[in-house]
Amino acid sequence: MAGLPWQIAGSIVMRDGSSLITRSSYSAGHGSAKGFCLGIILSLVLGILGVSGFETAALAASTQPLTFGVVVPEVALGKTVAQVTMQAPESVVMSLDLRLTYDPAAASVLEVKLGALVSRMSSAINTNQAGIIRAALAGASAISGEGSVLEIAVQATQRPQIQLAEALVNEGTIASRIQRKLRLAGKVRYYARGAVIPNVSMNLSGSKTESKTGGNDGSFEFNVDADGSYSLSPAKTTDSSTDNGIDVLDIVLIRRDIFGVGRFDSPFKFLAADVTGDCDVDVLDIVHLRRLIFGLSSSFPAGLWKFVRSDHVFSDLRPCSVPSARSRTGLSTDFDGDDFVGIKLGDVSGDWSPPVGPLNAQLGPGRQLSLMSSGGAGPPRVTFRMTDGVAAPGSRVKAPVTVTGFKQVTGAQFTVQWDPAVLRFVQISGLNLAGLGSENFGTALAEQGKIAVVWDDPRTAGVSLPDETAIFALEFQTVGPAGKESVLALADAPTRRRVVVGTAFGQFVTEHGLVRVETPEPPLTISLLRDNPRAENSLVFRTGKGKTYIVEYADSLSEATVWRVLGEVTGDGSEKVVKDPNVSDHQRFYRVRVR
Ligand SMILES: [Ca+2]
Ligand SMILES: [Ca+2]
Repeated sequence: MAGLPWQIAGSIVMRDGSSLITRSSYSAGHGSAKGFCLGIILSLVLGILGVSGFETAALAASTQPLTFGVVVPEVALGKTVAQVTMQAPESVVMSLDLRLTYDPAAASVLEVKLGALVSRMSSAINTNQAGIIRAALAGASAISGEGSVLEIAVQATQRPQIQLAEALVNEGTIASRIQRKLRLAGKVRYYARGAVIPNVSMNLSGSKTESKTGGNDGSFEFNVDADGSYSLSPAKTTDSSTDNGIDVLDIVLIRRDIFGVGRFDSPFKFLAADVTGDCDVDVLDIVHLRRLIFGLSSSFPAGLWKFVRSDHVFSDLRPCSVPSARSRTGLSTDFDGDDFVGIKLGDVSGDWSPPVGPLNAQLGPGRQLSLMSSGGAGPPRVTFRMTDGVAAPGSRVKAPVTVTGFKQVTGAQFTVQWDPAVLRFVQISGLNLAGLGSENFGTALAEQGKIAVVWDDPRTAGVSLPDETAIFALEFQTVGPAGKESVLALADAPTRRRVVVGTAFGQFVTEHGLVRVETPEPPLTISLLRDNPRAENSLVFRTGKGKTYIVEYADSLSEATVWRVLGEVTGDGSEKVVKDPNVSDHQRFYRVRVR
């Protein structure tokens, strides 16, 4: 039959009754009888596009089935776009006839558009019948590849249950397979207080490999093929701030566990405390916590987060390994509930603060909650005060830190800040608190005017001190000229202000200090000059700027001495003379008061 011209007329009637084409003609060059039959049917589709020429060889070479699927994103109420996808390994697809069903009570169809893979095909789309979408696509040349075939925008009130019921390729002459797509979803929550953890990296492996960042509400979702095998595992390496949830209270709780006076009552606390990841909680974990609080590191040897599958049943309060992945095989239905529990390493107290979003708003910041929970009278107040000082240019000045209300304090942390253009840090002196040593000071930023302090009571019982006790002093050398000053501030960067009384936060009350650089006044020396012929005394003295000098006299000294004012001068840095005229020969006493 090769080489014979064929003339064909006919029509294809769609299943919904609409007519696609009416007439076509073409010349078939060669091919088997079977090839011709295919050629006849396909030519009808091509005919409406005005295409001549046809490769039957491409049809004969189709050995792998085509796969179709429907991807429906997680439905937030409102507009959502579902996608029909196609996987065509070979260039054989010239026409597609798709029938989809959906739940008309859950959604209405807004628009159906062609996907990128078939954007050059012509189409007839029918959505007139509620619950059914029909699409007939035809192209001028065979296409292949993997991608989107239809984009279906729906207005949904609940999950629309869009399913691909039928997919005919080249009028059913090429085998196709509809791959049912399923939804694998879950949530990541914090181990304490039920807060959600946003932006966790979720990794899918198995029949499909994909990584996604979870939503702000802690949720995640993957579209996967039915009957596949999958493993899900979360990961996170950063936080809104590195020390979020990590402070000296956690050190105090770890110290209590090490000492056996307050053993961890939850496996999550143990997992949080073991920041080195060696399945032991010891002083090395404390050293790493301190480094992070000082701002010297931004992670722990074991990372910053740990995740456990939410359905894990712990058999041990001090687990060495926990399952952090969830696996599913032969998945046959949507699965929403692959949840995980996250732990910020170091946060033994469980007061990590999630960023405030709709789901976390009612929880509020973690710190406030833990402050409020410590009794109706409010947490005990502990005052930390930097003392004021005055120093000459280039001289040393000692700035003690004094405490008031220091009762049963088990831990404290804060940063002292100053202006490095005025003061240069020399050393720490006068250590006067149990366990306070050089390892409790973070001096890496001293050149920038910052020293951090993280102290906890090594005996865990709590330390009480009399009010106004100086716990240590910072020694500086003044580098700024006279007239300059620097605030000695108790601040939060790199280390936040926290005080722990017993096993809860106390209220850290701050009193800043000030160091002024001043050229010291020369001592006041007074010369008394006698002018005998005039019977006049003169008092001569050098004045300081802005000071007031009151010169007084008395003729006898006793307990009842009454000093009388002779004169008052305002100082300007120069020498001043105050005269006492008409003085008789008997003795007279003078004094100068400086104001
Ligand atoms: Ca450890
Ligand atoms: Ca904490």
